[in-house]
Amino acid sequence: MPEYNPNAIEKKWQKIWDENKTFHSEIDHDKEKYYALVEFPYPSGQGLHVGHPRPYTALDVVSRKRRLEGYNVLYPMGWDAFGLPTENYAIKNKIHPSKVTEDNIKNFKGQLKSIGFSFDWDREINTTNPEYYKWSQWIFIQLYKHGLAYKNEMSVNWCPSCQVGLANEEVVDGKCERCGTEVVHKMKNQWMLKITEYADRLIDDLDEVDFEDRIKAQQINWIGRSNGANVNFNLKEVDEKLTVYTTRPDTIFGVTYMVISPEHPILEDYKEKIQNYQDVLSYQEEARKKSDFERAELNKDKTGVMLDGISAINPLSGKEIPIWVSDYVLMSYGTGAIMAVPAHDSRDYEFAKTFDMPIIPVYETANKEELPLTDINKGNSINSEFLNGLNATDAKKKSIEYIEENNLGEATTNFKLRDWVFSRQRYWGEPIPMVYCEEHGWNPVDESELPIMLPEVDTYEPTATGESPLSEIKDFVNTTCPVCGGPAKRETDTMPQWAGSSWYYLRYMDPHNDKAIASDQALNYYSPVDWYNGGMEHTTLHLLYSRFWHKFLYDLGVVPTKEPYQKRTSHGMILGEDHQKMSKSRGNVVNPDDIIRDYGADTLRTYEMFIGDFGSTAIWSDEGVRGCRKYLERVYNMLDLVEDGEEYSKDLEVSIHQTIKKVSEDYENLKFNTAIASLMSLSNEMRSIGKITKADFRTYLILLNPVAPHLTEELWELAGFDGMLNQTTWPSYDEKKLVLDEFEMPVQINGKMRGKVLMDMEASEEDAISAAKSDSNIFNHLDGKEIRKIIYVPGKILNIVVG
Ligand code: ANZ
Repeated sequence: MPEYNPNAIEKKWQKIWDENKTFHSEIDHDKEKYYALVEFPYPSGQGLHVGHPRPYTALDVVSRKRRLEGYNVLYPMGWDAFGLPTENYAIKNKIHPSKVTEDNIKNFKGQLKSIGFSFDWDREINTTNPEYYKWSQWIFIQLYKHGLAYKNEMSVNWCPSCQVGLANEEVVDGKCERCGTEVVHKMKNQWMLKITEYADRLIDDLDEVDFEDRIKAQQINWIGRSNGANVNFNLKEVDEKLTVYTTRPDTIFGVTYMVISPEHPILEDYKEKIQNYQDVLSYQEEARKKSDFERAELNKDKTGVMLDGISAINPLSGKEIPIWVSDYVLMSYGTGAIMAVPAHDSRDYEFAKTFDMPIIPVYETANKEELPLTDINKGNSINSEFLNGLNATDAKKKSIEYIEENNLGEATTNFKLRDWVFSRQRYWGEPIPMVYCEEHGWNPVDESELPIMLPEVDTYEPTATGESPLSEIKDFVNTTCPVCGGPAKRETDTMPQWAGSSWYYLRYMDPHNDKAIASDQALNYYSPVDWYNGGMEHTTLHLLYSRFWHKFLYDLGVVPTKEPYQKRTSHGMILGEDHQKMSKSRGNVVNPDDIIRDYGADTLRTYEMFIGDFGSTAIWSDEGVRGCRKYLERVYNMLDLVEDGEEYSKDLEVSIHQTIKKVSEDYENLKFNTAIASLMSLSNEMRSIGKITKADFRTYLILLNPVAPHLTEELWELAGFDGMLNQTTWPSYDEKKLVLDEFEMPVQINGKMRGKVLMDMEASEEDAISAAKSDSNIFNHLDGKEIRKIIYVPGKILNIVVG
């Protein structure tokens, strides 16, 4: 038998699958559909890294298994190709981004194909294709028409290096997610999407889907729903009230001062009254230099200015309290003003300690060291008049009632989630299909004009003014007003990279439709995505954005389900052998092409599935790769053990049924590593027995097929089995055959163990006794004695009492 030669085998089968369109899916109402989805890659210049195949192989395993179980599986792939890295590369190397994208896709596609994923390549999509982004623009227009897209002059996170506005989600630790530059604030007129309108539903509908708990928790925290009250504090010196947002109105008797954000408008409004207005101005100047992230940090030194000239009155206690300006209060949350309760809030406590402000506990504590007492489950209310004696939950309820009855404010829900900044001042994105006319303001272009094509240009560098490069292309900018036909100007900002990926899973259902996102028929058949796997880092960005767009499309009646994805799981990252994140500069990057060349795609796939718990971070190991290659070689050589026989070998039957059960369940539960371990151990057993039947081998190949599809197809053919492996059915196991039907029965004579004999689990008493007598030791102990009593428990023990 020839040696295992993965490269030849893999090319051969990839060609056959391609030519036969083995993994192509079409609407087929006689079959149940199964839609498996993985995040489509950004086709970067670096090509695929070994992180990509981990999730792709995982859902490939599920998809291949599902097909053998009779499902009509849709497992598609495409390109999320707009975005900054391509544009930056294009600028640097003076190549058009569309050319860069084309080359990168070609490279990526070749790499993905060489791993043998069962993608339906007929459904390949590319977000930068005008036939695709036509629909991204169409969705934007619908959002606009429904009041969910608006233009707003606002302070945005600005990356001075990329020269682009960033959404909060793209700012990590105060730095640009892409390039790591410190993000600053800049006022800009931007398109915004009202994701906040969907905030409640984005939380509540999580009850209806099967997402990993950690994913649900991250989304809930990100949306950050909190319940409390807006409470009005009158100012003493002027006829004005200052409204605060608090989640703890029950602590209002513990308020010892108020804090307003440096950007709060009353500062400007009452500057005449504020004696130390100069101090305020210089404090504002300082605050402007800090990111919201820095300002909100818990353990940073507290700074601030106490206003001299205006103060406030606590509406419940009637006490006069000072007002401070401090940057730990953000203008972008709640009302930009707070009532400070240092005894029960950590940041207020730090501030009060710094500036020597009074601290009044309003919940009883065992001792002073417990301050600030922030645990709302501890203690009962004190120093709080009509709230005294209540626990925090009851006190909160009662205080809100009181506030509402006395017109001092009202119950309020707040969200951390902000509206989505949807404008980018860059070239390589979808043009926003809006037109501005002096007379009629902003209007969407007529839908018949879609797509608004990205113009061909010579330079796509960001402009010094921070405007999009499109703003310098007169032919593009100058247009006519959709309302009056008079001269008008196009929007020159483009969409963020998140646009195309917010609805791509819908396009796969009907990728070539030029009348709609997808036909109703396709949407009804394939929706929802049954299983979506992707990175944890996309939980608060892409996953939330796409759920928002989907819900909006659901409200329009475009899509049939409330949620896009029924199930969502996440994989762990693969680190380099040095336990560090793989990166070019560290020199620890493993290129999948090398692994395929040296060991084969099946080895790469097996190793990526065997590397460790799927949900956790894993460390790459070349040693581990070699181990997987050895295992596949042994499987290849098992062909020599095959003898005729259409039944499982007696000696292997139980193990085979156990393995079918284990592997079937493990693949579903993302426990690929233990599934492979059990297949390894079954192969050891087979080899130690030295021969296997065709039935044994056939089942073995099917179970391993989802992980190592090329090798198993080849062996299927070499063994002369019918048709191709991908046309067969997934094996089932027999519950009764999961345990051995023979066992070693202990035999006792007069209470003493005298030996063990191999027995059928359900043997009769007569058979049990004659089997016992066939053991010479037991025979000797019985010899010549009268049997007085027999106690036989089938499957357990035989007791003989002799006289
Ligand atoms: C009084 C109080 C007493 C508060 C107490 C908390 C504990 P979440 O849960 O995040 O919504 N706050 C309100 N607006 C703020 C802003 N713009 N910048 C910084 N802090 C702000 O938190 C709401 C709480 O954060 C509010 O409740 C307020 O402080 C503070 F024992 O009011 B609390």
